[in-house]
Amino acid sequence: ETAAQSLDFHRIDLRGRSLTLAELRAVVPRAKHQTMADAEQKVLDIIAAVRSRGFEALGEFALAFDGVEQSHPRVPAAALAEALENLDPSVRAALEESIRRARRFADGQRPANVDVELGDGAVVSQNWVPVGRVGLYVPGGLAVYPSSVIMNVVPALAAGVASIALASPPQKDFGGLPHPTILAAAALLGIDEVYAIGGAQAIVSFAYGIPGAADDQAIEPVDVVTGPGNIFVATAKRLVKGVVGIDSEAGTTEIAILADASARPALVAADLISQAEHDPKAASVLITDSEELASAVQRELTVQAGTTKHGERVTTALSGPQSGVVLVDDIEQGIAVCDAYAAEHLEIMTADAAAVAARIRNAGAIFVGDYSPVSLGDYCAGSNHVLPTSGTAAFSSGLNVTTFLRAVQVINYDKAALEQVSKHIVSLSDAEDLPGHGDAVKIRFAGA
Ligand code: HSO
Ligand code: ZN
Repeated sequence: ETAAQSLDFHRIDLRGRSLTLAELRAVVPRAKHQTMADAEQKVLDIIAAVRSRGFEALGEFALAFDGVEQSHPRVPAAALAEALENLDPSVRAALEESIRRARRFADGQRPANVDVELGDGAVVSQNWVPVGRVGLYVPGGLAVYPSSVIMNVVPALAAGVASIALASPPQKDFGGLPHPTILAAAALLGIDEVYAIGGAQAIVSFAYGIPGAADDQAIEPVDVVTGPGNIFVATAKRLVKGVVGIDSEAGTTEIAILADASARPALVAADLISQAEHDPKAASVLITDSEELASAVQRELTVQAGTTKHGERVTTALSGPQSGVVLVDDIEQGIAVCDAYAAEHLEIMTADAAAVAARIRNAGAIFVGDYSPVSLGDYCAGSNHVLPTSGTAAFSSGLNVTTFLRAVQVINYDKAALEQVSKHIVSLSDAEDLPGHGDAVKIRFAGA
């Protein structure tokens, strides 16, 4: 691939304009929301087929979608061991370092339980409890990301999830098994329950489970499904939500960079390109108060897009309406634009970058200064690369240990402690016309 088209990194000039949050949200570059309507009927059919005909339906989908004959999707233990044996040593070393750092960060995230004594003998606690079982989907096809196996599995393990299963599409080129690098990453993490199941049908199999002739042939239903995927995977996750928990929707990747005149244009351009490389629909946005920087980055983008391997894809992404440069009066206004955009990844390349970063409220993850590029976070920072996209960072978080935990509240009052509040319970139960609630308290003290 080379950059065939000319690169049109469009400009949005907000200088001298004072805009409300709602107005800012409307003017920042943004891809149109993908509509799920078309995918929905197809996924409903997949749900019906998998629920009624189980493995037989999975076999048909493997043949139709992946061109693979399959009697049972479970990946044999020997195939996992073999994939790990054949893994390139430098890739293995990199995955191991990535796992080490992700583990240390995830272990540090575990929230503390709390016990609060609200009076003598009146104790309320909150205990963080892991979900029992997690199903993780890893896409196949063009984008085979063993790093994403790490990002999903490590926080689940750190949360204490006892049972983790993984699914990835069967690949014709690999004997109907998932991509060997995916299998190797699973093996490195000690995951032995792996299925060759693609797309929506993998999500559905995890959500409802599939009965089997023997225990080791069944797929047990999970409590939480995580993992990225195409529109069918995203639709399937939406449709099974409620039956199971899902992680936040990870759409097409985005990078925003807030930079001032002190930023180095070559670095800014390289980082914008690094995420544009994922997808022709990826979003790369520069927010700056420096016209000179904007022009220098534009020149760098053209140069670098001309030589980078996926130049065509990159050029398409950078030229799309979802990408471009936003010119602002000052860093103050820049911060407001960043908060309105709520980027999946936000890099701060300004003077005193840490202080600017501390003022950002909406971003999936914030990368501070010249030596914390998004690529670091994608592979080896220790942070997670499964992050909220399309502005959903305003209300949701990237994958982390709490994705796999529930906060269970425990109420433990003794007799005197209950008696102390009993009249309030009775008053409220009367006020809500639910006297049975009050009676349930009164009966404990009747005649005592
Ligand atoms: N930047 C992607 C994750 C990724 N990058 C995987 C490389 N491999 C979404 O955060
Ligand atoms: Zn990436």
